[in-house]
Amino acid sequence: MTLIICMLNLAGKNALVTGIANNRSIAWGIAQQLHKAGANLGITYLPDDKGKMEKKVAELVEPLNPSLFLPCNVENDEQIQSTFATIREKWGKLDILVHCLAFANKDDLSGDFSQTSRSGFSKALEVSTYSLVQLSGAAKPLMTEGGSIVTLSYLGAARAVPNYNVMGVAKAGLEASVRYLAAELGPQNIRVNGISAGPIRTLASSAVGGILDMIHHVEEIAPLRRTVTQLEVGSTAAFLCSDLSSGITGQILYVDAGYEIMGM
Ligand code: 0WE
Repeated sequence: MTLIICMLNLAGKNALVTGIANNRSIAWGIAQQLHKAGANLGITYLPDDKGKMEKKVAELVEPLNPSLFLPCNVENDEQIQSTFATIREKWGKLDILVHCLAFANKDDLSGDFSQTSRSGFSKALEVSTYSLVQLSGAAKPLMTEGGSIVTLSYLGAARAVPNYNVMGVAKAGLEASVRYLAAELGPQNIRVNGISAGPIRTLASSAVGGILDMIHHVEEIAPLRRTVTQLEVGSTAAFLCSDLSSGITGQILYVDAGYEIMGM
């Protein structure tokens, strides 16, 4: 018998996962993989006035036995404070923060980028970019034994992808924030990385006109001739959260079936 020592072992690690909306969410793929690796999970959801989201997400994540399940709208400072106060009280320390949050007004995800309104621009950057900075700042004092922060980006941060518009600017700011946070938090052994995922059908992307055509384009061009799944992004996230990636920080890792390397 060979003893297999697996460094992708998250037993004893406390992981907060944000951004699960339904069973197509990339955050759901990540939560499943972190659970499989043995992490203790805290899940946040975006509360609505009817409590529909709370019920839906609670049912979905139940098999992962989360020890915390908390409302957290990043536009609400009190909810962020209370989320991290609960983590301090119930867990004492945090090891892993997974940031899977983005929003832009639908009108700002088509047409002329130059017509983006001041308020639409602010909204997209507040929810999609500033939220990483804010959650990382709140997580920092709780990551007393080091930690790993992972966020989600998209190729539109680095290239002009048709219609991605203001979200591309938000993701460019997000990727720069990964580097600044990695530089600040590295001395505390907190690593910060991003995953640039290829297009996947999710609640957010399905609301975008032409997403299926984009997916078919990727299936023709990408070296692997397919798109990626939520679980593939999830296993990369589990790697970035584990000691297997102890030397990696400040990076954006493309999980896109190779699409990004192609020139034609
Ligand atoms: O980052 C994303 C999704 C971002 C997103 C999507 C929506 C749709 C519904 C943010 N906010 C909203 N707001 C809504 O009201 N992706 C990487 C998926 C995506 O979104 C696109 C894409 C791709 C790919 C938008 C335009 C073009 C391509």
